Amino acid sequence: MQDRLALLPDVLQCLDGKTVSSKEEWLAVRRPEISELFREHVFGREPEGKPSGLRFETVTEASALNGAAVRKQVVIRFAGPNGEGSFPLLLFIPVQREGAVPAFVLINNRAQDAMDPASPMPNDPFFPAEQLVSEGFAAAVFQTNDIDPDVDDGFKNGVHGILDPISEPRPANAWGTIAAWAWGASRVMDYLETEEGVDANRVALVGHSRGGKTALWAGALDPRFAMVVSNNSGCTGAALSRGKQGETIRDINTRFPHWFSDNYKRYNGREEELPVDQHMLLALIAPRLLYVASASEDQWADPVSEFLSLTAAAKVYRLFGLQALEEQPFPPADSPIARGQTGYHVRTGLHDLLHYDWRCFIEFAKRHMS
Ligand code: GTR
Repeated sequence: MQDRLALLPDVLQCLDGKTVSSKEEWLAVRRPEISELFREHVFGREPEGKPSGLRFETVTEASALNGAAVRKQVVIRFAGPNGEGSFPLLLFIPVQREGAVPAFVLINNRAQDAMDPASPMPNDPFFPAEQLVSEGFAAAVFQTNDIDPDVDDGFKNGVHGILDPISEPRPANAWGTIAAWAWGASRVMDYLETEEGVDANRVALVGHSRGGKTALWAGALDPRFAMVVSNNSGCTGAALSRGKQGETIRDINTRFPHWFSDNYKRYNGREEELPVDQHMLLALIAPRLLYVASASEDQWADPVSEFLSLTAAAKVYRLFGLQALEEQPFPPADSPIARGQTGYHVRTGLHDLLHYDWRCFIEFAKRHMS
């Protein structure tokens, strides 16, 4: 494990060779530098700031979960140079509450039914609205495909089609589909800031697998998310790329060429030439709460590489005078561990998002955000 950590780019060492030694220097110099490296070489450059014409429309508002929640269907609308776009958000707000409550937002890359208020599955393990509401959290969900289709379509559809300049050839650092979904997560946060039932300062963003990669990039770019959870996010998510088992950069770029910038393809089989590794993505979440989860049989994602990456981000938490999980032996299955701002578990079983995972996220959030 030691050897692998020694091969990583130093999260604190700037491109000019200087090492940052205070949170002020981190925030002023190294943090922006690392975000730029991820933009340029990995995820691509997203449009900055709020889009024009941003507005929210509540389409339905009804009692749900046997009276325990109010269920709202909201449409988030925006405009760009090539027209207008919109996507739906589904939100459950506990009825029993004093003031605004903390919330979990799920980036839903599966379970389309979870979005359908006509046939809600309140206890679906992928989006267990009932479990979240009974623990005092609001539960929100949006669908990745509603933001940008998960296909290699030449970036003609979804938010790319609406926001990208059409005249010029696509630059090699143009944003990919994961960056588009992350952009959607920030628009959801724009809405939550206007929602009186939700405390926008206590919002956790959760994603599984490709959704987990998205949660990390969204959380890195948007400091309004107080907590970020990546579940089984693997390659170009939480897992270190250098020395990774299972899926490699070449594998992911070959099977999902639309997820990242074209520049990222230069690193197929050349992980060691990347100016970043994934512990630096996790470090961008500091000083906020960060929870990484793996599954024991998900060797394609590589739990050990996900855990090592999380411990390698601890240096940055330390700059803020905060505690985080430090280098230590890989924990046994089904034994969540946490220290200060970060938490981790490896669940027995396959690549999936299950009630057990949510229970761990909820417990961690309750300790810090209730
Ligand atoms: C896998 C892919 C992973 C992960 C996952 C998913 O096949 O190789 O990187 O994103 O799919 O999103 O389900």
